[in-house]
Amino acid sequence: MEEIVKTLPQHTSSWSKGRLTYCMYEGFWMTKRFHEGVTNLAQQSYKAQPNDVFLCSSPKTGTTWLKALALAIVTRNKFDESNSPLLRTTPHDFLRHLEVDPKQSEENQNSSFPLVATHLPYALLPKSVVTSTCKIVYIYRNIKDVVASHYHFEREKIKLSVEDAPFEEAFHEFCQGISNFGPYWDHILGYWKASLERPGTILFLKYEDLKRDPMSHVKTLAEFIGYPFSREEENAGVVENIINLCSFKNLSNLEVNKTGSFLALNTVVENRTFFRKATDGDWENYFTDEMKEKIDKLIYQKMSGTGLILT
Ligand code: PAP
Repeated sequence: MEEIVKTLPQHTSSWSKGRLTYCMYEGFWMTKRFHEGVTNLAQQSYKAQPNDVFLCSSPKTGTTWLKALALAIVTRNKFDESNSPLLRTTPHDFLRHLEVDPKQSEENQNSSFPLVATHLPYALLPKSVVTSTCKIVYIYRNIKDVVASHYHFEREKIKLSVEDAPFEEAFHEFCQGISNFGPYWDHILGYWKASLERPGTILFLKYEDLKRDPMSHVKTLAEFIGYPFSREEENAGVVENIINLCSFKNLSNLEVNKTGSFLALNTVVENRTFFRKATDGDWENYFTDEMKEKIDKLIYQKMSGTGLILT
């Protein structure tokens, strides 16, 4: 593995004091840790089943929230807000990423929650996923908040303070396409183009829309993945209960998410790092006017004509 990594284009973040290195694999940047998982996976022949539901995302776009919602939806006949596994296990531990733990994803296929989560770009999904009829849900988010969220997440992982990790450098790096599973716009466009080619198999959800109107989007999500709410359930407040269970306020205040951790790709990951602020527009606390102008221009170039809005 070390030998393969050496042959790939590499980039060490200038703001990271040498602690964060990415390598490029098949057109996408990823941290070395993820690269190992991705290539391990490429060697395995993951067999997608028609009733698998893939939860796909670029990092920091709402993955934790989507995992929690999908889990609560598909397991609602077994668990409710009083006994949900989400009260004891962080969504990322309960539902590991395919590239992090392919074995768990395969086990889930035969369980009552055939959910698979991944940060893989569309072009790197196992072939069987792309050729099967399984459903894909893709969550995405305003690029400026993703830049801020990505910076804080990576900074915390390498244990640098804001003072020691200049945001401006992290911003310019992100605009060059260098972020985990970046370029962010290419990640989105891969799924977007596939959704146009394969209508009905890929649902696009925008983080901000989910926040603005969780009721209608959670119903759409449930319907799309094949677990629609009945009229009785709606009248009994089941949708509201799921929204409340999975809300940032609820999940981030659970003991497991405040103090717990789990092991992924031989690294201890603290659950609290997935729950920061969850506010829209936090980027305004970090961007200068020049940064805003630069990213608006960049996104206009990358997205124009696609029908997607990332600002
Ligand atoms: P990941 O890709 O590392 O799994 P992901 O869950 O996609 O991260 O994104 C984390 C963001 O979602 C954080 O945003 P912030 O940095 O701007 O605060 C996190 O706070 C937010 N988040 C986590 N859980 C929820 C939730 N239940 N509802 C809304 N936002 C959430």
